[in-house]
Amino acid sequence: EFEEARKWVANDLVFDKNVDVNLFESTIRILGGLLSTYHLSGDSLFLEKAKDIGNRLMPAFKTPSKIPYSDVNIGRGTAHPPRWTSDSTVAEVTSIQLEFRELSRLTGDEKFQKAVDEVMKHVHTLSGKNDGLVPMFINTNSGQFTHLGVYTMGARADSYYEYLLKQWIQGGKKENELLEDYMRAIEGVKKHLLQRSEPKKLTFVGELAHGHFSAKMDHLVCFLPGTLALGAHNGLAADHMKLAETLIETCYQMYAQVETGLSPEIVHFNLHAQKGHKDVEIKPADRHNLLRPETVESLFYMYRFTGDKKYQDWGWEILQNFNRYTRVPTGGYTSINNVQNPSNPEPRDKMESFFLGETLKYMFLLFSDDIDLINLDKYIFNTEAHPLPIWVPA
Ligand code: DMJ
Repeated sequence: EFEEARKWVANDLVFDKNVDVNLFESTIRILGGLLSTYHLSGDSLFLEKAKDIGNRLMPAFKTPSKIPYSDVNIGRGTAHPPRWTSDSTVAEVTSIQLEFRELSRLTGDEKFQKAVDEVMKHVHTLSGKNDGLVPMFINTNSGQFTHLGVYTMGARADSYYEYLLKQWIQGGKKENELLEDYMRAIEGVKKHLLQRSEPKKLTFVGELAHGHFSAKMDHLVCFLPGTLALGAHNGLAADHMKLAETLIETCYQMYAQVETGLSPEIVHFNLHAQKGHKDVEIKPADRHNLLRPETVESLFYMYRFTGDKKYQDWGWEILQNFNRYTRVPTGGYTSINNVQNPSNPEPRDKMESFFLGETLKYMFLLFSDDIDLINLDKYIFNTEAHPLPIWVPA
C-alpha cells in the first residue's frame, strides 16, 4: 500500500495548480504529512514535495503585518484573506509553526522558520489577552487582535495552545517565551473557563464572552487533556496531569451520555441539577458528529503516560460505536447528522481526511502497548497527527 501511495505522490501529486487553498489546512495536512512520511521512510521524494508546497505557501506571509492571510493560490503565488474580512483566525496563524520550522531545519533555508517565528514573537507581545487566553481573530493589516473579549479553548483558538507547548518541546525546551505563554494560558483556563456540571460534577472547559461564562464546550476542546498530559510528561506542573485526568473523564462522558455513544460537535453542560437531566445537553444544530479525533487523541496520551487500561476500554467503546453508526457497508465511514437517533443517525456521505489521518491513527496507537511505536520522547505529533522529530530527543 505504501508503494502504491508513493507512486501516486511521485506521478500525480502536482502543486502547480491555479487553486486557492487554506494555508493552515494545507500546512497541517499536506506539508505535515509529507515531512512525516519523509522521516518515517527516509525517501527524499517526500522532502522534495514538502519543499515545493512549502515554497508555494510562502506568499501568504506577504501582508502589512506579516500575520499571514488565510488563503493562497499555489499556482499563481498570490494570497488573500477571506472575501468578507481582513482578519485571520488566531489558531490558524499560530498552528503552522512545527511544520515550517522543520522544513527550514531539513532544507537549511531559514525563510520558512523566520516567517512563522515572527508570528509567534508578535503574538507574544500583543495586548488583548486575558490571563494568557487569546481572542479568536487577528487582523492582517494592523497585526492586532480583533473581536476582543471572547475566549474559548475550542474552534479558532484551540491549537494555538497546543502549538505553544509542542514548539517548546520540538525545539529542545529552550524557547522560554513559548513556555511562559503556555503556562500562563493554562492558569487562565483554570481561572476563567473551568466549572463543574450537575449531576455528576464533571469538570468542563466553558467559554467566556465579555465577562459572561457560557457552559458550552466544543468537542475540539478534548485535545486539551492530551496536551496537558504531554506537558506534565515533559516536566511541567504535576497538577496539569490531575486536570488532564479530570477532563478526559468529561470528554468520555460527552460520548457515554449520548444515545449512540458518540459525541456531538458541541455540548452544553448543566450547571444546576434538574430531575431527569444528564450533565450533557445537546442543541439540535449541534448534534452532528464529524468523526473527529480529539477525545481518542487524548485517550492515547493518557494511556501512554499512565498505563491505565480504562483509557483503552473507553477508546474501544468509541470505536465500536463508530462501527455501529458511521460505517458505510460499501467501504469507509461517514459523518452523521444526529448522534441522538440510533435508529437513523442520518449519514452524510462524507468522510473527513482527519478520520484516517488522526482518529484511526490514534486508535491504533491507543491499542498498542509498544511505547516505541512513535516514542513520545523522540517525536511530537502535529495537530493533524503527523509525527515530526523532536530536535533534541530526551
Ligand atoms: C484537524 O484538522 C486538526 O486536529 C485541527 O487542529 C482541528 N480540527 C481537525 C480535527 O477535528
